[in-house]
Amino acid sequence: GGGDAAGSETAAGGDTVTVGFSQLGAESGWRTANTESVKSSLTAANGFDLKFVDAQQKQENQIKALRDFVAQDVDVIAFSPVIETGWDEVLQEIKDSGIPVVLVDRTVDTSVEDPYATWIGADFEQEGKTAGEWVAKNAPDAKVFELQGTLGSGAQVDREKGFDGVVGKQVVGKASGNFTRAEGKTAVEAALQTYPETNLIFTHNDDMGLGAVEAIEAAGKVPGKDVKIVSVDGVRDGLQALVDGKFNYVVECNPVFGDQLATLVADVAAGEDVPTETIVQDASFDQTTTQADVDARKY
Ligand code: GYE
Repeated sequence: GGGDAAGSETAAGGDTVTVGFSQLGAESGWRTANTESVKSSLTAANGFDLKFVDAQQKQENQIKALRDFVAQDVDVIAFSPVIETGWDEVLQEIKDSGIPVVLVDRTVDTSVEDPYATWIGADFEQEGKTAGEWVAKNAPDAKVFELQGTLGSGAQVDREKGFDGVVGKQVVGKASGNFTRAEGKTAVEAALQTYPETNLIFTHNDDMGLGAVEAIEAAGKVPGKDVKIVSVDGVRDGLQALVDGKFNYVVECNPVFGDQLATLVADVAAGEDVPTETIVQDASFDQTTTQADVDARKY
């Protein structure tokens, strides 16, 4: 353990790198695509022995998985933290074990010094800012309800900061839908009662936006017209909603970075220098998106 990468030989002749990966859950299309990408890159053929554990959006499950990885003396621990805080104790334990950490996707807020070797993920604050700039330009008088992701998660905190920094004064109400379609629907059902003036929803991911579509239609309104929807992620269902005129704008968050992660994990295991952070590149989509774009989408 501790990054010495001692293990069996791979087909390619190198040492197998044992990596414990704690995924936070399977709450969204983004997460499913991310998990598939990670699993298809950290393969035995590529020199990895991947121990993958899904925490079902529960921090205590993640902490347990991380402790198990320490007990198993894996070569590298990778994890995507469900929320930012509450990791001090377990991160210190991992640090004391000497096993290097690769932080994936979401961020941590910890008092532990140098808690990880490297982080790979998207610029969530920029995503929120890009969404806010679309609203400022295309719907400057809109009354906005903000459908937040899991409260306290890096993706929620930073998307909100970026968006509110541009059009915060247009936000009439906020509630969390925990990044799932079902909870997004429930939150918007309530919001349409509490904030009937709402005519634009900024949702922190596509799945909650698709739940919002159901709630808006059930209330007898037209999504994309009576209530515009601005979203983040760009999964196929989200882009389909753009083509169907139900979403108005989608800021991409790219989940397909398994190959980049594999390279980082191998380099960290080999004790090589790695960049402190790798920012995954994002695009954005409006209603000029075509059915062909949707059909070509891989996730
Ligand atoms: O946007 C959302 C998922 O952390 C970037 O988590 C990720 C977010 C993503 O549930 O769909």
